Amino acid sequence: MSDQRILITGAAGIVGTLMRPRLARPGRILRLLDIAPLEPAAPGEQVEIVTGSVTDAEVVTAACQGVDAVIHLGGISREDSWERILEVNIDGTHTVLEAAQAAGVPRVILASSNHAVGFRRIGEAGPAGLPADSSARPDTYYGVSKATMEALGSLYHSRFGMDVSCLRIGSCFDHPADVRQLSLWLSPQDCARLLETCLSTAEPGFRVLWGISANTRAVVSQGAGEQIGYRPVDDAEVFADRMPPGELPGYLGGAFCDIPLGQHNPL
Ligand code: 15L
Repeated sequence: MSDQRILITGAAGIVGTLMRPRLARPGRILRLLDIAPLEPAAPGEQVEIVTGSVTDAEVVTAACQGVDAVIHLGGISREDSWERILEVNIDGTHTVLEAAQAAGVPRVILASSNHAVGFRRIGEAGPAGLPADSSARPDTYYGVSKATMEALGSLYHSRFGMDVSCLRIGSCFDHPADVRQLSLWLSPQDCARLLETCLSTAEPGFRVLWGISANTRAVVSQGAGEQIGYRPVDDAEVFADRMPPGELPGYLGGAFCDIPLGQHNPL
């Protein structure tokens, strides 16, 4: 049997860097694409490095050849000007999906975000938590790009039968940094678990899932993830006594709901 090959866009970013060692498996080659420099392959590591942008159709088309699945993490990860969000996040996602379908890639995982529904009120869906497929209520242009990403994923599933999973990622960092993230944290290990679940689901399907750990203070419903076998293990609560003082915001998107639209923001 030939090796499984997975293309990861945005592989030099925060989530990409966390996933590189965690998705490595015997019999699997990770093809890592980023505009930013990537560490060369360590001895024994099965990786292929591609330097380029998700906005460059030629680069992305070549990178999709011979690939079994694409994990699309590439793009701007916070608020920015409409022009930049449009080019990198919206057009970039279209470029990736188009290249994947032209190359016959059967499966794509898209890194969406809680900011696609950032203007949903925490608690609005009752104790069961906000369902993963709640309709879009973006909090920024960045959030609009994530809602659009999900719509594009749906289109490519319906038109071409691709298996598409959209992950509404909460806060994927080594550890939570504030009270809001005690609810929305996705541990790196659980992120890898979620990706592995999506990589092995029966195809073809289209699904929107929360990317959240098994947090005691969760405010979203894990139902859709559970249905396909996602079993998060980590709980942000173990970090609770180290959090700076603060309260849960009214809206899921937290501070993103208040920052000026279209301004590059360090959040
Ligand atoms: C995101 O979508 C961002 O990419 C990340 O930097 C965090 O801000 C995260 O959401 C969050 O909401 O905590």
